[in-house]
Order: sequence, then structure tokens, then C-alpha cells
Amino acid sequence: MESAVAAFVFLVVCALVAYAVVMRRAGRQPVASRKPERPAFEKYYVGVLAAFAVFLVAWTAWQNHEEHRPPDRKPVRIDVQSFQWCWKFSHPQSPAHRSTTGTCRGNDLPTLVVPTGRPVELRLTSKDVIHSLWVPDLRYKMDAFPDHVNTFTLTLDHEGRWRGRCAEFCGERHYAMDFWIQAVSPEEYGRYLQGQQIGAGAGTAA
Ligand SMILES: [Cu+2]
Repeated sequence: MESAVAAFVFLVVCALVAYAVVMRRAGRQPVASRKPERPAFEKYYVGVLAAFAVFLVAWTAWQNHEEHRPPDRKPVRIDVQSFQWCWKFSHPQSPAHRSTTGTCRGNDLPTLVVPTGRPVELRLTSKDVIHSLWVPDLRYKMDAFPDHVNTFTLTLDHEGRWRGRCAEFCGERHYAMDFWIQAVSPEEYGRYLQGQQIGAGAGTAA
């Protein structure tokens, strides 16, 4: 789709350039307009541009509002702490205060386990420098700041496992700061909170 639009724009530009080259040759000596300005045309032009700018601002604000709509159900809360150079995921609502972390060395990547079909509120912070939680396949990204909590809510509607990364350069081992996010059924999530392990093969590794 993008290529089709780009090709169309390219052809239009080529056609305009060709038209200008052919029609405006120096030898032709076009007759200059005697009017110094064209106020009606300029007003129209400014009006169209202003309307377009207003539309873009309003549309952006509206889409932002839609994106951050509060969930209808009470979300599951998960605290995310980033640090140099790995992650810690805590489930404060679980009786056992289940949490998981890792070293982000080799295969020791922590897994953020979330239930499917329920809004999950991630409360994101950092122990040291600025990091950024990013799940490319799910198009989720949010910065993690020290001494500040950033919140965002996501809902995953099917089970699976996706790779997450740090998207903010944070030092020597930034490149290795990966994790897994794994969506499991609400029942399995309940068992996970009780302390049971989750099989890594349950979803599609990405
Ligand atoms: Cu980082």
C-alpha cells in the first residue's frame, strides 16, 4: 500500500516537473500577470492550510484520548522495575507477592507473565538511569524513569510469548537487556501467582 502511494506521488511529481520543463521554456516568453498580488487566492490558500492544521491537532488529541481510555474492568497490576541491565516484574496483588527477575545474561531472561483478556496495568520505573520497555511485535513502548512511575495499560487477547527489549541506550550491557512477555489463560495466571512455573513453550516465540 505504502509503495503504491509513493509510486503515485512520484509519478505526479515527475509529471509536474515535465510539464514545467516543457511549458516554461525560456524561449516561450510567457506574458507576466499585471496583478501584483492575488489576495482572494491567498486567503483561500491560508484558509485551507489552517483548516488542515486544526484537523491534524484535533485528530491527534482524539486518537490520544482513545488510546488512553480507562479500562472497563479493574486491571491486574504489575510493577516493572528496570535496572542496569535487566528487569524485575512484581505482582503485588498476588498473596505471595510473586516477583521474577534475571541477569539478562545468556538465556537468563526474566518473563513478564500476564493473563489474557484482562487489562493489565504496568507501573514502570527505574532503579538507576532511563530505560525503555519495548515489545516490538506488540507495538508497546514506554520509558522508565528513576524516581517516577509511568503507567500504561495493555490487554492481550490471545496466548503467546514475545520478546521485549530496552529501547533507551543505558550503558554497557544495554544490548542484552531483553525479556519475555508471556500471555497465559487467567487460570494459568492464577496458578502462576501461587508459585507455579509457566512452560515457555506455550506460545509463539518471536
Ligand atoms: Cu536499558
